[in-house]
This record gives sequence, C-alpha cells and structure tokens, in this order.
Amino acid sequence: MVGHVEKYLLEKIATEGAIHITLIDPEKVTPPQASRVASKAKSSGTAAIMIGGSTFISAAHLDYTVKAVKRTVKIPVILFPNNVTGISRYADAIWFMSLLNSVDPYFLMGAQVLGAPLIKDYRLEPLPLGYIIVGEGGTAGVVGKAVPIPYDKPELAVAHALAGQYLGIRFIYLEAGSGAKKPVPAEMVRAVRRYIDVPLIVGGGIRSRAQALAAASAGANVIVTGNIIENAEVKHKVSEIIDGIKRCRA
Ligand code: 1GP
Repeated sequence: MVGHVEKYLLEKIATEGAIHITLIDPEKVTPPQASRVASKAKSSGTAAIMIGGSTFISAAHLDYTVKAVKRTVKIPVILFPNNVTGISRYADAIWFMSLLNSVDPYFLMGAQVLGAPLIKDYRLEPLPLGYIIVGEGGTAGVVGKAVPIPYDKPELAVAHALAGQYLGIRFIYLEAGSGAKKPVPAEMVRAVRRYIDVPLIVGGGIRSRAQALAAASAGANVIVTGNIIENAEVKHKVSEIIDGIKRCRA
C-alpha cells in the first residue's frame, strides 16, 4: 500500500522531474545541529530529510535527533537505517531496504525480518528500496558486505536494479558511498534509468552544481547529499545542488 510519504515523493518527482533529499548522519551532529541543518536545507528547497549513518549509533541519540528535526521542519523525515538499530518511532517513514549486491543474507533479508514488526508497531511508513552499492562503496560497502559494482559495468547495475523492480521494490538507489571521491557516473545512471520504471535515487560524493546537474540530466529522480552539509555553508551548498537539479528541468 502506498502511504502519504511515498505519494508526496512521487507527486514531487512527477511535477519537478528530479528532487533533492538531505541526508543527516546522526553520528556526526548533535540534535540541535541536526535541526539547524534541516531548517536551512528546507529553506533552500530540499524535499525531505533522511536520517541515518553507516556505523554505530545509540537508539537514544537517534530518537533525539529525529525528534529535533521533526520539531523544526514539516517536510517528511525518512529513516535511512544501516541495521535494526536505525529505527526510530519518531520518524514519518523508513527506507525499507535490501542491499541487493550484498553477499550476506543478513543485509538482504535478515535485518528486514528483525525490523519489520517494530516498523509495524511504530506505525512507520515503509518505502521499499533496492540499495545497490557501486564504485568504492565506502563504509556502507564494507559494513553491508557488498560486492560493489565497478563504474565501468553499468549493465551489472541495470541487472541488479531490474531484479529489484521485478521483486516489487518501488525505489532503486545507486550508492557510491558517503564521501566517495567520484559520484555514480552519468552513463551508469542513464543505463539504469533506461531500463527501470520506478524512481531512481542517486547519492554519494555529489558536491557541486555540475555533478547534481549531470546526475539529474542522466535520469536520477532523487539526488541525495550528506557530506556537503557538514560545513558551515549548508544553505549555500544545498541551494547550489538544487540549482544544478533545476537546470536539468530548464
Ligand atoms: C550516502 O548517498 C549518500 O549514503 C550521500 O553521500 O555524504 O557523499 O553526500 P555524501
């Protein structure tokens, strides 16, 4: 069943073509810092806030961070969990994700089985997501025991994405890893976009207007940025990325 956050994202993508989501890593910020970042990102035009990191976080700190952001902005707050510990009852929705190129069944279906009853209990909206790690893969690749897809093998990314879609997954995420030196190449984004019908999310290493424009022009529907908000110029940086995305619409 499609819930209200999914409807919101789909409508925004339908009207705007490509949208931006801001990722906040709770390991790197205090709750007040997280709400400041969310507020600035929202005023620059970000469509939603994702909260999650690749390593370790206390449940209490995650709850405080989510609550602080929820109090500050009205746009959806979506959890981006790396494990069952990434679930907070205070969010609106959760990327219910399977790491499609993991060799560890835990990241394919194990964590999902453990987390599902909690998600039901907390009345979080699950957004079915196929997560595919490419290139360097970063911390997410190591933690998730992924076999990252090389940048020059777009056909492998297509095969993973299609398999996800055929299983009923409703969003596909090509992840280069937070802080990746090179973002997902436009050719890979374009190839995956050509084959799948569901929205395509792209993230990892996007730092500039030109990189955002390249991803959006290649067919990404959602561009996620995390690292760029860690400097003092959140508003300026998010505006720059969103400007890049908008240029693709022009
Ligand atoms: C990581 O794709 C996201 O999960 C965002 O990456 O932190 O490099 O923007 P950055």
